[in-house]
Parts: sequence; C-alpha cells; structure tokens
Amino acid sequence: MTDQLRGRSGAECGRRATSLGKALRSAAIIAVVASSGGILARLPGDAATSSVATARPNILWVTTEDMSPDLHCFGNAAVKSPHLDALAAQGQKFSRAFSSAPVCSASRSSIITGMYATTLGTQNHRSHVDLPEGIRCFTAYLREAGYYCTNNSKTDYNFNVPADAWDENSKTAHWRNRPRPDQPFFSVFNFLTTHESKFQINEKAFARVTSDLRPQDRATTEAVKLPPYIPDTAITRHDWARYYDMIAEMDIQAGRLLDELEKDGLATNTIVMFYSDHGVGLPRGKRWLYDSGTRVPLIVRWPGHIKPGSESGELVSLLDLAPTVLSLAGLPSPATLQGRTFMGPEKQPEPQYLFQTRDRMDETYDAMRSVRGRQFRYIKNFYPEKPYDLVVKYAEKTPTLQELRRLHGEGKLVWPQTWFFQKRKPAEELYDTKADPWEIRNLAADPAYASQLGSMRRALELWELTTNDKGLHPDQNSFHQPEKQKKRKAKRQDD
Ligand SMILES: [Ca+2]
Repeated sequence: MTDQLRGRSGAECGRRATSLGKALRSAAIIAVVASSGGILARLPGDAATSSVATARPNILWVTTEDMSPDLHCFGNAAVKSPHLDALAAQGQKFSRAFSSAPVCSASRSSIITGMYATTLGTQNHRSHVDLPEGIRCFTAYLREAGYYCTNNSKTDYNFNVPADAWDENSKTAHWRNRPRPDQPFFSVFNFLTTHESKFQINEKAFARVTSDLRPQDRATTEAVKLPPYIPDTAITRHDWARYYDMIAEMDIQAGRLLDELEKDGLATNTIVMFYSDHGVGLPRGKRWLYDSGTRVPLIVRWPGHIKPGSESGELVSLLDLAPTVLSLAGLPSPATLQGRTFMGPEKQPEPQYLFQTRDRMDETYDAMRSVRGRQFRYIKNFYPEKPYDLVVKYAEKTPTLQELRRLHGEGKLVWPQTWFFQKRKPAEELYDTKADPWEIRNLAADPAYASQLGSMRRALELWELTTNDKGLHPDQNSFHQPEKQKKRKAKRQDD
C-alpha cells in the first residue's frame, strides 16, 4: 500500500507494530513537537502540563449523529451551540474532517476498527458479517494496555460486538464505573438527539426531545439557510429549523457531560474529541458522498498540548481516529489499520486524498466511490443507469423529501432542485468545492479539468486494488439480515 493511501510507509508500520516497548511508556516522556499549527511544544517545567505528565491521558468521545458542521463555531450563526463552541475555543477544530461512508453502520464499523468498511465487507447498510480473521476493534488494544473502555451505547457495526471490545457497552456505561480511580479510561457517549428520525416525529414528541431549549434558544424559520438544491417552502424551512434545534439540544447534553468530567477533576488529563458519524439526515446529505453527507464537525481539546482556539485545515478521516487514539495512549497501531495519526507527537503527514464509499442503503443497492482532496471531489458511479432518487422507505418519511417529490410531480422544481430526479447518473463527477461548495457544477466533462480528473481517477483505481474493495465483488452485495437483526431493528429508531 502506498504512502499516499495509507499516510505512512510499510517500514514505518513495521517499526510501530514491533515497538511494544513503547506501549506502556508514560506520557511524561512524550516530547510534543510543534509539527503543525495548534500543537504546543512542551517546555521543561511547564506548569500547564505538569499535572498531565504523570499519567496516561484519558480519552472521551462525545459523538453525535447525522450532523454536518453546523455548529455556531463552524460558521452557522443561526445555530446556538455555546458549549461546543467553548470546547473549540479551548481546543482545535478541524475544518476538513470527513466520514469514510455517509451512513451510520458503514461509518461506525470503520471508526471502531480503523479500516474501510469496503475492506472489512461491512459496507452494506445494513448487513451482518463476520470480521476477517485477526481484525479487532481498536478498543481491545486499549483494554489490554490497562484502559477501562466504555460505550454508551450505540454500536451498529454490521458485525457482532466482540467480547473483548468493551468493559461496558450499555446505556449506563460510564468512566465513573471503572474499578480504580487511577485507571485510565476511553469512554464513548453517543447522542441520538440529532438523528434523522427526529424529522419524522410529531410536534409533541419533538418538544419532548428538545425540552431543554428555552423559546429564545429555538431557531426561527427565517434564520434557516437552505442549500440551493432544496426548494424554499414552509415545510423545508420547518425541517431545517428542527435540525438547528436538535443541534442546540445536543449541545446542552454535551455540556452536561463535559461538566461531569470537570466535576470529577478529570478535565486536565482527558483528551476530548467531538464528532458526528456523518452528515445531516436530509436529502443529498446522509447516504450521499458529497460534503453534505460526509463532511463532519471535529473538535479536539487536549489541555496543555493544543493551542486554544486553533484550527486545522488538514484532511482528516474518521478512519484516522483509531490510530490517533492508540498513539495518544502510547500504543502502536496494528499494521492493518488504514488511517493515519493526525495529531500528537507521532503525527503523520496529511494524505493527498481521502476515500469514501456508498453501497447498499436499506432496500436499495448502489455503488459509488469518492476521492476528496483539499479542493476537488471526484466521484465514480458504478451504476450510472440507476437514478439518484432510489426509494429508501425510511428516508421517504422525512417531510423535506416528501416536499421535493410533491413539487417535482407538479413540475415546479428548477435546477439544481431537479438534481435528485435525473433519469441516470453521470459515470463520473468532479467538483471544485472552493468555487462550488454545494457541489452542483459537474466538471468531469470539462477539458480544462482533464488533468485533475485523471489524477483522482487513477488514485481511486489504485485504492480499489490496494484496499481490496469488497463492494465491487458481486458475491458481497447480497443483503443478509438474520432474523435476530430484524427483531432488533423493529425495536429501534436509531439507524
Ligand atoms: Ca448516524
């Protein structure tokens, strides 16, 4: 596998994998190098870091669902998110962070293993597969090194949760349950508050879900900024205002969790990471490879190590979280991991491109692959004969999609609102996200961009081969959902 694709050399992987002597080293001997903007150099006797120099850091993941970077601190002034804005002011935000897949289960299987869903065979949403031999959730390595690992509580990995993955995996899982107060922890909390399902509930239920909001905290429909491919109607504005309210409520819930950390006296020695599993659960967001479906908010706070209020424009994939957490915990990454360490003393170089995949979405099958550089996005459609508007029953319950279909039926949509209803997809798409942030103008057929297109097309071909893309193997495309899974699915709303 190439440096470009892996972000590190094979020799380096080997060195890391065999450096077990480093595994349990104290954070005291970690020399933090100012290798990129935002990372502080640690100075001898630095009072700000002296308290963290004696123990391995705890790591807390505050994660949410189906949310694009629409926090106030990421530039959406109509959204109220004071707690996460404060977290960003105390840490670093990443303006080019992306999920490797635009839907829950494929993204989550990738995050927890540090591998592409298409390498594992977990790319189909939803499916149930056996993990390849020797592949583990990265938390298993943390546990072996003495970390107490908790997950509260969504998994949705497309494989059974391995017994060695978590000390606790439940709705009561918490760092507070660890047997010894000096035991380092890795704790995950996932908020469902911003999930797509919240567009589909009635007003009374929505008021309950967002009961922490005061009237002045709620977004007005006038303040909503609609993407150009969404028609401007009372119904679409209502959905978007709901989305802003979901974020405001989730922000309060995240604030409570951060308060608990503070009250426990753990904030100084805990690295906090906030992110969403993929983009907003509205049309052309979730399930799609555009920025609207894959660009996510990512904030990291690491007292004494990260310059407060800093920002990174590097390409970061959620696939990179696993090797980064292992590195920050002082552990080597298994050679099978496909991301890179994006921060800390063992930070690895930014890759030229990130890779993203779309496969089965519930009852519909499709295969799209995407390459995202800092500026351009390339998409290859493996089934151009299939239209964009394949019917996913679950998504069809969302009012904005119903509104799109109604107005299309009445002939009232204009481009780019009609994007969704094209009879077939182009074989390739290319967007300049700087000039065209909503990715509307496909440049793939423009000779002026032939060189850019060729470079990204070749990168994708190489990536498919080197990562063994199972989404392109016909025998992997069957929809397998055992009875047990069906029963579970019937009980939950949280896909
Ligand atoms: Ca999700």
